[in-house]
Amino acid sequence: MKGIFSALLVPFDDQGRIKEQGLREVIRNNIDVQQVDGLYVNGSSGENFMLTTDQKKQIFKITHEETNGAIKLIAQVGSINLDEAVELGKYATELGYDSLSAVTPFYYKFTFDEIKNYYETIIEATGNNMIIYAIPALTGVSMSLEQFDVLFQNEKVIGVKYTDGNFFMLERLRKKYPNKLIYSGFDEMLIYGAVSGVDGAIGSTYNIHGNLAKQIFEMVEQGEVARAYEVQHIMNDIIEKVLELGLYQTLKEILNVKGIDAGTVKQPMSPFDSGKREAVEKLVKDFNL
Ligand code: SI3
Repeated sequence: MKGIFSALLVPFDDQGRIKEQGLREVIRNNIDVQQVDGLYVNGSSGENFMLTTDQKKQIFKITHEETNGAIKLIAQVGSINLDEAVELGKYATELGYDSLSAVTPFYYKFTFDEIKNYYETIIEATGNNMIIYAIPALTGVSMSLEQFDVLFQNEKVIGVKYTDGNFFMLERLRKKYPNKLIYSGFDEMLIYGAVSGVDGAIGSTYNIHGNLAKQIFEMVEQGEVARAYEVQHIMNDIIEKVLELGLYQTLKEILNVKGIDAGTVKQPMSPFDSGKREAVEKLVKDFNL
């Protein structure tokens, strides 16, 4: 379960339907070209929170089929509808996903006891392992070290996808929990996570340059931090441009330019602005994506 995981992008048509063949192409690109170690399925990058339960199941199924055991699979099943989270957790577990993950419940100001109960309910109903998905900038849920302590007491909670820039907390977690899996969540900060000793990283941009992320990770493991930093500079030149042009729209457009049918995003997100197509073509050419 260690290494670089792409947070899987999901191609949609302009009616918001999943493009099955396109999804298979995006998965194959991740396996064959980016050579990532695994996929994080139905996360933020999969536009999960705008999908129906049936669409989420369809994505779990297609991904499981297409990967066919070649790489590890983590199923993000978190939802503030706990019944849905349990249903999806059972579904992904029956398919054979290596672990579940669930975003901390958001929107309402849930107490920590309620958050703990949410994780315990999914774990008890599915029997599968759980990776906490902590992304305070989007959920507003910022857990303390003491609260991580409580959740980590459950041996089925095997780790955390840590999408935060609080490297003091990351260092504390790493020291205290050498045996839990910690995944770095911000691609533009991968090197800092790697130097902090994370076990892996999960991110959206690895769909287009997972190979660079793997280099950073391996160089840091070999103690070649200065070289890794050079690669992070290249990765961040790409990410900066992607963020400027629109995150998921541009990642998909890059794949489209390369001939992989990544479709479009789901409403209410706006589709890629075709006036920016040339900038994307230049990005693909300049960075040999
Ligand atoms: O699917 C997912 O849950 C993610 O991709 C989470 C991941 O941390 C990404 N965060 C978001 C909100 O998309 C990052 O990979 C992010 O896209 C990247 O660092 C660019 O900012």
